[in-house]
Amino acid sequence: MQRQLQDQGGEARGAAATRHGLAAGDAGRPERADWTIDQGWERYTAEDHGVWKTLFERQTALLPGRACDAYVDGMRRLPIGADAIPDFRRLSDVLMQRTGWQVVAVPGLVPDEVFFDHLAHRRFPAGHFIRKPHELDYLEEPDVFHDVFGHVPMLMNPVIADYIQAYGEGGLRAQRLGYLPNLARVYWYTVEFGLLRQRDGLRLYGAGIASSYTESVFALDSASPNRLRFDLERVMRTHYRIDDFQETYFVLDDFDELLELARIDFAPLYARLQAGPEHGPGEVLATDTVVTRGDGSYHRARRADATPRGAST
Ligand code: HBI
Ligand code: FE
Repeated sequence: MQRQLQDQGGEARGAAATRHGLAAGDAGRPERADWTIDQGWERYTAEDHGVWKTLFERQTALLPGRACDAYVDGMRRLPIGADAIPDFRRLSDVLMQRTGWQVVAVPGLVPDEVFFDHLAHRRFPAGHFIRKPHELDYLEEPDVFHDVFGHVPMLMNPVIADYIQAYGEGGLRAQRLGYLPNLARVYWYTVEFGLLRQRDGLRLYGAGIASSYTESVFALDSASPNRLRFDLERVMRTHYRIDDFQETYFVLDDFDELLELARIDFAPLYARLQAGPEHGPGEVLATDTVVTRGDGSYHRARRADATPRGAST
């Protein structure tokens, strides 16, 4: 799901990133039909562990007061630390005890139906590779830092654990019915980029935010993005940005709101979606409950940057 190209510039812009998994074509396809591979923990180099440590330390310094309690609590109970890339077997032992989930290694992005089937069976597919030192803020495909640091702590929460399984089951159905893009938006705006209103203030729980140095500040502190109350159908109608910070974040009051996804009858919902409008990533509707209305300054500046300045060269 994670296909961000953040902070691209400098070295990262020119350097061709190594492709993994689905993006690598036939070379990325493993032998097993479920696309799992061995993590190969022994094969990580000192440089790999060093990248993990750099990322781990700078994110860990940022997250107090930003990550929600469930994330902090999940992280505290897991064998995840600064010094080494975590071993998926040890993560799975702890997760299995608590919520019945496992972490399985995959080479990178896997086909949608393979991804959903894993989630439906409470297996979280995690990229086994780690980004290179010159790509610290450059993430085209989910690597072990995004997947383990971002996603795995939330899988320790029983409600999130059930929700992500329900998403996997819903994904298989949505694919059959032709509504996968609508359902994928729900995953994007919750599991990847969700915010939670805690008693003591707005907090992040989305893995795309939790694992991003720049977006974990932008999502909570910037005046630019909209922060709107989460509504399932509204989110299903809303496009998202894959190449930059989100223009809008959706805010939950309680994780229990997500369980709606497990209860809904998809057929009538999808029929309604077909009839109604679609919304751009930055739109605020009269029917929205606004937590904060963004001033849009960040994306306006980016668009101005991208405007051609004439053929004077
Ligand atoms: N594969 N490894 C991996 N991780 C993802 O988040 C992922 C994927 N394949 C498909 C996918 N996400 C999404 O496009 C679906 O949620 C729609
Ligand atoms: Fe992700």
